[in-house]
Amino acid sequence: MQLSPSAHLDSFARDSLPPPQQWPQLVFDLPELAYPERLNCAEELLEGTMSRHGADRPCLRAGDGATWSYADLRDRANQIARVLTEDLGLVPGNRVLLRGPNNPMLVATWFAVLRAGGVVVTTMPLLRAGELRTIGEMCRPTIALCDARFTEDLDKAGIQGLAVLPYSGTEPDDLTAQMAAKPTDLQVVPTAPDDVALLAFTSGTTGKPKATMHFHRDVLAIADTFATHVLKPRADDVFAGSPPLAFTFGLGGLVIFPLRAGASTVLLEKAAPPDLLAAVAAHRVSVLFTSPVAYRASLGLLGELDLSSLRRCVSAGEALPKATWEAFHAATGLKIIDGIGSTELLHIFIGSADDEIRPGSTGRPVPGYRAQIVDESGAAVPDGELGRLAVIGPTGCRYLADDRQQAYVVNGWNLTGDTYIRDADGYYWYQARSDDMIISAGYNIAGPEVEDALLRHPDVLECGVVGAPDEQRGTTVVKAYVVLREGVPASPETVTALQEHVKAEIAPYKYPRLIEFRDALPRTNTGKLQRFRLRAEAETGAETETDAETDAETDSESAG
Ligand code: 3UK
Repeated sequence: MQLSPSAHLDSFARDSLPPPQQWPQLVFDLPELAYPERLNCAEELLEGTMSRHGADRPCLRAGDGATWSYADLRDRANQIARVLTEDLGLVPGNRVLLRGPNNPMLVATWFAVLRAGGVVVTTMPLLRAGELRTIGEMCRPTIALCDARFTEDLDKAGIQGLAVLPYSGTEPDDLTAQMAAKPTDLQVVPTAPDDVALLAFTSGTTGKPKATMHFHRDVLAIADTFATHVLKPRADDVFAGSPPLAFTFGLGGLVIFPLRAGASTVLLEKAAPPDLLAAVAAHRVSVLFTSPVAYRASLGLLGELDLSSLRRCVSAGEALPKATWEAFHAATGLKIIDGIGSTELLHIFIGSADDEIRPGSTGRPVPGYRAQIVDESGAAVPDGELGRLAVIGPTGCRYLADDRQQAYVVNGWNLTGDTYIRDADGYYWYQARSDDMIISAGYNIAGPEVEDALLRHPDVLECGVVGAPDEQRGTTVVKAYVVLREGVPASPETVTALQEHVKAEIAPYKYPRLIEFRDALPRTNTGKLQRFRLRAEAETGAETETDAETDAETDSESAG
């Protein structure tokens, strides 16, 4: 594998790539994936798009109504890039940590870092000092640009050699004040297509986080595959969504895809379902990116809202239950595009739109990607049989200096950790995370299938299904944790009603023998259900601490 000459003076990123023999196979099957020898994705997404669509089009829309044109974003990114290089000493290849809620300034800092040849490390505003410290140790940033409301945990993290510059604050040395004094022109650093552009952390549910490394060409490749061929955005589209830009689902859906298409994007600091739907109505949003749980929650909120501007809805992060797809379709007439993506592959690699959708299935591989279902030895299994999902495409897994590379990439294929079935028509049907398959009395039971059945009951708001040890029988039984609709009693009668309902929906041996009611379910900061916590609770019979509680304790310890 031959890499192009790097434009980085600080070679940390290239030096931290996995050894060549551990890389996934990369395929560039589509003509649009033949990128030039010098490529800066932040130039392509601004100057490139402006040359095709014009510079004065609306680009970023803040929740409060402020609108930035493409030219405004370019100018502000250039001013910030000048602060980075002229005042903070950034040299190409340095990592810059970004921290703040989704808003135009966060996007401007993202572009500034890339235009100056830096490597972006966007972090979730929810992360606390300990988590930020780990990220700092792993990717050794020299500069952090941080929303002035979120500096406390970053300061507390005490990352060595890090200069923290706040933005959107009131101090005289704030970035917002400093950038105003800078000219708006800039020599964009002519990076190599395979220079590292960003480090993205996996939302992994356990253990030390993993940093995935993505090139300038990867940023464009996700738009030139999933967006161009499945989403098919138009220049007059208005995008919006809930995922934070630190989650690559949000970065692609809310920045890369709209800007590659000349469209505009609404950036919301708060994007819980009520805020999100209000923004859809207020900004006439046409393309929406959010999670399966949010689509389900929005069903109860549609009421008076005018959502007639929506033409495309994308769901990812977790499986979209068929029940949710159907209920949303019945309520709105819209066909949600379910897509499976991962931080390792940067964005969605299986997903279908419009009449190609088969509700309950993730769809077919996105043009540019190839998938297969394999057994433990890596050999393809026949259609209709359970196996592990394996994928290759123009993007692929490269962990920063991490042995777990060899678990994700086997024989050149990316193994996502998901159990799937492919049908004879080439559609992929998600079963469960491979670790989450429940084996009960010799049967393979996929938790999400039981969840889908439960979600068809009108009293169920959310649920999570795991295997629980049954000591008396010496086996594992199916256990459901259920959040009930308001006003429904958590009674033995409700338990029986839900069990009977599941038995009528799917093969009766899959029904949850145990049901426990909860006010909420444990989720990661990207909104994924933490089944491992439910499993631990099912084993010990005790509720585990949520992340927030764990953090609060750590904080009070360090304060005391
Ligand atoms: C699961 C899904 C079923 C699956 C992501 C879109 O979720 C993203 O990245 P993560 O690294 O997690 C990857 C894992 O999440 N998953 C995601 N989407 C689906 N399972 N159906 C789906 N539609 O286990 C996968 O291996 O957090 C999603 C775009 C960018 C992303 N980073």
